[in-house]
Amino acid sequence: MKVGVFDSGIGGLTVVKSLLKHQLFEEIVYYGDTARVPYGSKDKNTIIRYGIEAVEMFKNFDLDMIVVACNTVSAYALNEMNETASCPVIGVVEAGVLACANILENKDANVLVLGTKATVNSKAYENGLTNLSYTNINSLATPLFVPIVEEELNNSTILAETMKHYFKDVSSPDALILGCTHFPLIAEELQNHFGENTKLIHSGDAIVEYLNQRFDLSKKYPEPTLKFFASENPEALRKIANKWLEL
Ligand code: DGN
Repeated sequence: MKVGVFDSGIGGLTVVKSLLKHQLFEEIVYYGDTARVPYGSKDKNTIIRYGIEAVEMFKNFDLDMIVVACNTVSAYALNEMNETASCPVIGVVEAGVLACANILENKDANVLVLGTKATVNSKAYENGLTNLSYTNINSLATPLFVPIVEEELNNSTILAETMKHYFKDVSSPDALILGCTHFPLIAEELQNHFGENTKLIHSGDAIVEYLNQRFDLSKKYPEPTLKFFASENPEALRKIANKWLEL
């Protein structure tokens, strides 16, 4: 099977990492809209337009499915992308909601969703969990974590101060949804902050679980073909891909 993975920029590589780890696909075509990132501060219609344009770009490849790694796009543009595409378009939000429900038996469990402003404003995670009868969901936009990850400032006072700033009034949740592509890269720091009782939901792991339940992905591909495209500076994206994915 061949998959296209779409993200607003480089962050979706965290989802590619999970797909590679589980050897699900024969070919992975990654497209990052690096010229127009960030999407998290854009409005709904713009995000939908960019999503549809990504589907058009993927039409050059004979794909079996498109995975939208970007939470912001998954929150707003999935229906429109599915209407345009000739293969299924699957987003990380539904997968994350189901992964969260899988680990939380108690419907009153405290869930915290972190994401971009657009993702939080969409209430996509909240609505998904409310539909499954969860009652105690809070969301927090934490966009500053994105440039911190991109600048590789994981082990810095900047990250520590930013966490203090965002989380000053936040108590440890039972589950923390990493509702942005970049946040798995600071998972350790978030886990340390909230403590070991908080369970972290990672979009990459969630989408692997979701795809395995819906498609026959039993055949394994230890050496898939990888193709990386970007709307700006594809060389920089390939360099980061080599580093993050240890290629
Ligand atoms: N990829 C975006 C997301 O997961 O929401 C984060 C980067 C951005 O566009 N702001």
